[in-house]
Amino acid sequence: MNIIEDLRYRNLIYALTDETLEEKLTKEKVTFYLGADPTGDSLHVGHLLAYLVAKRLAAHGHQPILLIGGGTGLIGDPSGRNSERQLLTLEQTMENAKGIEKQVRKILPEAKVVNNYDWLEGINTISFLRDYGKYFNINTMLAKDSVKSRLEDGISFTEFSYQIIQSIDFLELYKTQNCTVQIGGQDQWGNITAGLELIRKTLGIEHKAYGLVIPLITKKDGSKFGKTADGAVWLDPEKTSPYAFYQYWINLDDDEAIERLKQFTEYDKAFIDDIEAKMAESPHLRHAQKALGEYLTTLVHGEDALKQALKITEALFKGDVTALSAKEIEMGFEGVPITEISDDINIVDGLVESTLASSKREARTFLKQNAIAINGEKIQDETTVLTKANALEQQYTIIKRGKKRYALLKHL
Ligand code: 383
Repeated sequence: MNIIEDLRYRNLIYALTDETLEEKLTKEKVTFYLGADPTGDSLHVGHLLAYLVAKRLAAHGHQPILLIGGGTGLIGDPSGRNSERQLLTLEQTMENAKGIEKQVRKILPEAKVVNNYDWLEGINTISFLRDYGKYFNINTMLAKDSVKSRLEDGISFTEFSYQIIQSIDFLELYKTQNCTVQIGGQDQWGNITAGLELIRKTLGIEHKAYGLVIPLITKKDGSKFGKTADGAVWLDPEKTSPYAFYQYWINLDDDEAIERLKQFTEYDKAFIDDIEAKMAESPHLRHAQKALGEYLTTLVHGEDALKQALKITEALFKGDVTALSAKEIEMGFEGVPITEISDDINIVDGLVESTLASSKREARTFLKQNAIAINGEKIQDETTVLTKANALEQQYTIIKRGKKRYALLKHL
């Protein structure tokens, strides 16, 4: 398979600005770029796909440039959004840019990284309007989805102008780096095509640049890809632990897992066909989900983090939590209520304090029914005392009620 056939097989091409890009990418080596705005301090799995497409192009010998939008981030892209953004301060934007740069360098270590603040910051008003604005037709600008969809509710001149500055970037990289291709998500179509036109209009018809956009991932059930009940799945391990990250992939449906395996991993068709066959035979073994979770957790967080995620997963599955470190307990039980206690506590009181029982009477009933486990061990004796000395790592007592209700006591 050539690169385009491979991308098509993986359902990674939504549109090309020109069909001849297919030939260009198979016969020549090009320089291409992908941009991200530092509107937050971390990327999430929704961003990851575009970076993985960049990685695929790079693996085929194309030269990647990863652009950090220090300048564009100060303006705010209206694409794919239905309301005006709150402006970020310069300090916040720069701080965010640092975090994002670290993440993208990890995914594509061989890429050149640039920040458009470097060239956008120095453009003055007169130059903006004469050297760039003159090439933009208001009707064309208004017709872009990002603007058209906002006309009724309103869009500021700032966000309206965004397409001009993203175009300036493409022109700049075309001129200085011979960068002829820009890639991005489907939402970036309007900005990318605006850039091609600016290149053609300022430099002449023989200057041809191209765009490739990746489809937005839509889920069958209408829910958002890359979101859990707790919000986005971030690449920053402080915001989404490697364990929670691994769990996101492990919990996908079978059909979705196979689709994502194509889109998010380097595994080839033969390997994926094989997994698909195994899934048909023994879906309960979750072959696709495991391959996906292992591949992506290693890519984003490294091998040790994957090992840890697997260890936590297994401990929770078996109910044997004694081997977990305090940090692993925090990851594995994120979202579970934690009650801090400063003294040893009787189990009945502990159940009430931890909110697993609504009264002492109910707590005693649970104990009699053999429904309570402490640190993985079933307990029926209502005189049991939960002590700091017996706590895991002298810090956490894990209480389980029934099959899946948990609470933690944190011994101070
Ligand atoms: C800025 C300057 C450029 C080229 C691109 C940009 C960023 C672009 C944008 N992209 C999104 C973002 O940063 O806003 N204007 O959150 C997302 N991307 C990628 C992909 C995606 C897009 O970072 O579809 C999802 O991740 O293109 O929404 O010169």
